[in-house]
Amino acid sequence: MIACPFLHGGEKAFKEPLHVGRPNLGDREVMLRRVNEIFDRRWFTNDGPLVKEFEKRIQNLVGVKHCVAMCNATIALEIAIRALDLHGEVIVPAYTFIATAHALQWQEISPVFADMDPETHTLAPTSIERLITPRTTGIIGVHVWGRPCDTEAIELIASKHKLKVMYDAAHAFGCSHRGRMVGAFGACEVFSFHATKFINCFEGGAAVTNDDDLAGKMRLMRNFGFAGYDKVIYPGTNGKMTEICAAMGLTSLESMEQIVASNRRNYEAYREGLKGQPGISLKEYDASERRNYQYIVVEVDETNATLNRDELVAVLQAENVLARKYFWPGCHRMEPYKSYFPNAHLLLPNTEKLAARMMVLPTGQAVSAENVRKVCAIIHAAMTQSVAVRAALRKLP
Ligand code: T4K
Repeated sequence: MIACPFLHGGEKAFKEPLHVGRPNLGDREVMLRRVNEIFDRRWFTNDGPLVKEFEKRIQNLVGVKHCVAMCNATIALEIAIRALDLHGEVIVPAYTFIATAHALQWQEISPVFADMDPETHTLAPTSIERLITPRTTGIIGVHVWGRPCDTEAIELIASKHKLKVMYDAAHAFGCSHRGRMVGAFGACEVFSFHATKFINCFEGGAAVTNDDDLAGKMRLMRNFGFAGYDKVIYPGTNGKMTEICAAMGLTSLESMEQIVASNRRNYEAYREGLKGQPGISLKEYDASERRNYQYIVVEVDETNATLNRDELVAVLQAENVLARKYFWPGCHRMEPYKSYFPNAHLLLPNTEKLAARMMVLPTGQAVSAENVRKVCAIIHAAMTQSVAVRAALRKLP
């Protein structure tokens, strides 16, 4: 078998695309039974029984008092930000999915971009203080790749400057930090249950907190501010989770251990398969903590590798391995932030350097260990034939 057929003008290595975010499925029969029950009940949304059950399961799993399930994590972030009364400026890492920044900007709060820690890829506490101004009201840390932020350092700075802290935990459901489950840090944390996440609701999100008042506000805001029939006591939006999404979430949660096991198996297979490849390093997960192994993140250091990240991603995509460049080029280089803050990059040296080196490889239940070995073989073949690869890439349409 030729590891990299694209070089020889042959068929793609994978007939069907291998995706980074192929949804994991729970037990299909159980899901279909739940769908039938929803139809029988004719209760489709607005705090239905499955949403309530999903919230309880999350509360127990995470060990928090409140879970407010929502239609997606972006709306959950927006609602949490508003319920916490963040305004003015809020410090966020530039290295995150654009939703973190947009959730602020959407409410006319300025995201102020901080740099990342090159090891953990999360908000670097050392980059925070110089960004604090009289308009700063909070900090949003992001547990990128399910690897938790340095919550202790962030919260110390926040309390010194009387700032509120919340976390975008979109990647970190099922993960722990210093023995405590993610979800219990800061004023609140937000999970994503989007189709591409390891536990999914098709679309879904949740804000979790131990603060009774905050939870109450978020519940009101998620349902237009209604506190009963014909009684609105708060400005609100429609952030509700539907029953069908909760059914998927519950079904998905029931397979959580198996999903984590297949993610972990693939992670180990990548670790083995990429070992010793110059310039390629797999970002490791701390096995002493709970991890969901949802993202396979590889740094391509062009000073040691024969191909750079963009070239390697292009080869992989030519072979139908749809590797992604998350979170390139960083929020600060996307609109509207690029126009608002054209010099932001000057304070973001780690983000600038590392966003250009990272790629995320396919994993999840839809990817087998054999698929992983094949992906690693493509990477090895491409790296050892870099001159031919570059010539072949130039001929691509
Ligand atoms: N905060 C952070 C740190 C986040 O990473 C995210 C979302 C959020 C907040 C906001 O959460 P939500 O509001 O979405 O709940 C994808 C996801 O759409 C997004 O949820 C996720 N982060 C981000 C990291 O990845 P895109 O723009 O890359 O999606 P897309 O359409 O390119 O899909 C990714 C891959 O998955 C493709 O190869 C296709 C495949 N796929 C996708 C879907 C939806 C499937 O095979 N089946 C599917 O059903 O953002």
